[in-house]
Amino acid sequence: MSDRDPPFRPDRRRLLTGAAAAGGALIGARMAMAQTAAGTPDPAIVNLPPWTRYLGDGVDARPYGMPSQYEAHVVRRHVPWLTADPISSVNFTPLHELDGIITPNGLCFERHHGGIAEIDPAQHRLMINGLVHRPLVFTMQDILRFPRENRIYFLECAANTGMEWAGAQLNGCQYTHGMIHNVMYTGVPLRLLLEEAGLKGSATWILAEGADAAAMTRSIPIEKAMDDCLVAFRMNGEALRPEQGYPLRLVVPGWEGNMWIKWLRRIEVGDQPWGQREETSKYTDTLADGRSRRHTWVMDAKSVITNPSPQAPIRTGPGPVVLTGVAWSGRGTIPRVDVTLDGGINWHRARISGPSLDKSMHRFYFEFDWDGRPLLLQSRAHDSTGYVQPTKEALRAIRGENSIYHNNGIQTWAVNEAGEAENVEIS
Ligand SMILES: Nc1nc2c(c(=O)[nH]1)N[C@H]1C(S)=C(S)[C@@H](COP(=O)(O)O)O[C@H]1N2
Ligand SMILES: [Mo]
Repeated sequence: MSDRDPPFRPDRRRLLTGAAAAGGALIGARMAMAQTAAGTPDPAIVNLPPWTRYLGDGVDARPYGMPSQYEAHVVRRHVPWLTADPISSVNFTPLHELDGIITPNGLCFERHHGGIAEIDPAQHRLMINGLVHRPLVFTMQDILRFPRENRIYFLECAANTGMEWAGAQLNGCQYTHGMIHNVMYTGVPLRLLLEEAGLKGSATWILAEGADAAAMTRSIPIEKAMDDCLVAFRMNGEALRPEQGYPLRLVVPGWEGNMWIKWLRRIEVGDQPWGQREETSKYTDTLADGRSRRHTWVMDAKSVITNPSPQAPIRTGPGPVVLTGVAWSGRGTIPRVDVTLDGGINWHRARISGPSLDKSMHRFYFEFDWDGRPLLLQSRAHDSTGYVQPTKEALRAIRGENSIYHNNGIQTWAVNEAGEAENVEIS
């Protein structure tokens, strides 16, 4: 659903015209004539549009295809006042402009601490050192000779929704929830590379390091490294984009995005966590009493309604509305999403459509007839462990208000009579 969709009133005549246009040129022509006889003709039906009067571009005019010019508003966006400089900053996935479960590569949010490294793959190396029997250095060609796997995972920054801890702040799901993307990765299981190097008995942790100017580093327990981590080189079939870590990135399924080291150049094997910046002063959660939780790696179940939402109001007036949104959990799948239109008085079961995969985004829908009165929209995800997404109130009762990270509380959008939506908090 885009904000360029034509206004659509589901009265009988427009519905028939739409169906006829989709059904075939002959019937379409007859419908248009019938409409002309009845009253105002629809110029989009009776006039020959310009694009039927000249030949279009041939093949190869666009060797790497781009979206239609009419989709130019569908872009990643950042919030200038959030960070001092775009080099160490974040932008946000336009969730309200997407459907299904896959995030197109060009719309995956970006989070860099030292800008985008532009790496020549022929010059790139991945080193494994530390507590291994054979320290190794892999070229990209070496990586491509290991068995590879294809898996779809969400990546969520632990700071996603972090600006909302103190109350409703940013007006749009792109900004409140857009530090997430969901991509099919092709990569080599990290386990295979570690086995090639041969872990020593004392190996209990790895340190993953990036080749960007920030040289980001994170400690990861060996159990996770040997379980489902991938050293990925493709996203949605094509090579990783430079923004996402070309030519190699670590995929750490279900765990906070910060651990998914981009431009991966080194893995050190050790016997204790390193206590790097990103796991001490950052990515720890300070509680009300001043103590901090650390090693809070897993992203808990969360959901958000993407349409309607502040950037995607109801523009069609009362009548049929397709409510949709996304849900995910770092602990498994999402068997159920509930939706309320009245701030939690009545809950309805949403319909999940599309693949339900482990640690991947799920798409839900709830179709309803809007009577034109104000709405308080919320969604609530249940994951396959039985965990239910908490209210923000319940979350604050446990976590206090000093946190930045891991805010998975239920989001509310207030919709007014005009169909405009606003970020509010009611529970
Ligand atoms: N080398 C390196 N890896 C990195 C980062 C970085 O700045 N440098 N940022 C991390 C953070 S905080 C997040 S949330 C994710 C963002 O991944 P994305 O840019 O593909 O959305 O990458 C992580 N990996
Ligand atoms: Mo992050």
